[in-house]
Amino acid sequence: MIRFYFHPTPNPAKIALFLEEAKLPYEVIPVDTSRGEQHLPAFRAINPNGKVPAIVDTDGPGGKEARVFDSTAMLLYLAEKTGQFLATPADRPELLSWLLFIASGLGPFSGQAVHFQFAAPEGLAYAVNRYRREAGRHYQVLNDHLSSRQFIVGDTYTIADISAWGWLDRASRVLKGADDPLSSYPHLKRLFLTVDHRPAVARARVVGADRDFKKINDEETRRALFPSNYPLV
Ligand SMILES: N[C@@H](CCC(=O)N[C@@H](CS)C(=O)NCC(=O)O)C(=O)O
Repeated sequence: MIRFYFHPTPNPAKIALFLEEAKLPYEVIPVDTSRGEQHLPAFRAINPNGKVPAIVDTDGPGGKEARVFDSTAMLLYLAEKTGQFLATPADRPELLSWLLFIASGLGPFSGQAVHFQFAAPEGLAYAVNRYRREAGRHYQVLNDHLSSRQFIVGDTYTIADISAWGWLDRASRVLKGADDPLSSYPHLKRLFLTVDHRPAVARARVVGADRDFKKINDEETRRALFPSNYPLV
């Protein structure tokens, strides 16, 4: 059994999609980051970085319980555990390269673009421009790579595609104001739609929908999500 520490945000969405694709049994454990539950000691014992997603696999290596935090580590762990959505050994260098490109580039720049357009004080044009443009540049790199291929790595759907889907699904927030945010990146848009039409995506989208996650963005939420904006306690 996998315990899946979840909040309805892009990085946990990748893991929801993997779990649904692989049909692994799992239990959703809500972590309401808007209420600050990511900072509770019990959760920090699972992810010392205080962010979702995280998993605890009660049947980890050697039959022992294992925690895994950080969505890319979790995708690799689960793909290796199940032997699913993992590229061939020959494609391993490509898989690692693109997974880390998404983990360290496309994802964080997208996240910062969303932050500066939706959460930061208005008027920070330099930051908005930098993060929108960097997110767009990463889109372009992936778009060019996909111009002659169906999936990111090898000939089949892998965890690299699952990882990209999590953030591409938020393109309308990353490129706020664009009617069709991926229209300038046709190969990337094709990949996104290919993944998005998979039956497992519909199931992944309702993970946690029955839980009462806080939706109000008040002072408690801002302190929980952006503690670096406040004095050290
Ligand atoms: N590198 C981490 C990033 C995780 C992350 O930023 N998670 C966000 C949700 S998508 C989060 O927990 N935000 C709440 C917070 O930062 O307090 C991963 O890929 O799992």
